Amino acid sequence: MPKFRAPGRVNIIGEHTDYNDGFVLPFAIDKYVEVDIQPSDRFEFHSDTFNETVVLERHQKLGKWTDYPMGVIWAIEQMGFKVEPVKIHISSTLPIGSGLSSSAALEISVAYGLREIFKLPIDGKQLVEIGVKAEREFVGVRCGVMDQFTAVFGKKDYALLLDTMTLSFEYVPLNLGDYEFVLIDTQVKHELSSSEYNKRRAECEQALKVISKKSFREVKPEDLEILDPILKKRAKHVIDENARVLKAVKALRENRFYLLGELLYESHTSLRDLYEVSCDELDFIVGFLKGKLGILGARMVGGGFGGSVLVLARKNIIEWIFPELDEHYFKTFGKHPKLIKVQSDDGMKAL
Ligand code: GAF
Repeated sequence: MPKFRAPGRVNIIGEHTDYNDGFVLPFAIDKYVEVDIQPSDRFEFHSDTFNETVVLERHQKLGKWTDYPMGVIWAIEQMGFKVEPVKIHISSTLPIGSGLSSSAALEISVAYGLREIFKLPIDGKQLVEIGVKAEREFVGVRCGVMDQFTAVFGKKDYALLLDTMTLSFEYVPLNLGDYEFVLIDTQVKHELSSSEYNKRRAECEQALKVISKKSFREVKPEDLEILDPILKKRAKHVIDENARVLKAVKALRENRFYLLGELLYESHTSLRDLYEVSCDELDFIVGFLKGKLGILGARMVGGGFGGSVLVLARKNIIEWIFPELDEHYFKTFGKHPKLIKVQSDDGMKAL
């Protein structure tokens, strides 16, 4: 049976910069969306996660999970190729809504599988383009390129320093010595996440328009003075976060993990106060961890408004701290957070 998988991702730093010509530093993880694709006489999709089978017309939009695989088919056809009817069985070890990019993993596993089955002459960067187009124009979230890029080009033991302006990238070794990255899932995903996401993107576009610049890469701090307070905050986040990514790469290369941790905290503060995409649950976890022995840094990861906190910690220390966090979090929010341990892994793969 032809099976294909694509991984989720953790973004070390560089949040909300990937649709702003910025830098990002994600790595692919050992949690995946897996698809089994068979030629068929109709479009039939099954999701184990939603325990549902749906038969659709070509390009039919339903406003639910089926829009991701159908969006990919639509995007491939927009590129001028024909996709014959297929039956797709989808399973996943990647939690949905945890900020680990299950949508891009689904898009890329389907795009990759269809490429292989129909022998389409599409390269890795075009697979990224297909996933992004499906999500932006079919699903309706105007995402950047980071998640799809990582799902295609991720590499075990490396993070990917991606310049989203040129789409050039380099692999940065993920040697964390006595430290590790772990995730704490808030177990919440607030409703407004996709509408606010699109709003932030529009605000960034508006900021550039007001200061008459094509890209944040050309913007100097003094250019921001003419912006209204909200647009100024958004732009400042993008500019500072970009600089943090480059500092983080240097810190990682020089094994300066305390510095890397500080950059994670700074990124969180900026996402909370300037970009305003955090939420009480994320802030609670970051605040709780800050200053604890063995914790070097923490920040929200992904689009925000829920999902997970990425923590840089001394190896295995989180298991000691988590029960107390769990207790306090439960008292405050009436639900339990979830500890998720991940390793870096390769991008898409045929199984
Ligand atoms: C989501 C998007 F899909 C990414 O493109 C990126 O913008 C991220 O939010 C925020 O950095 O995962």
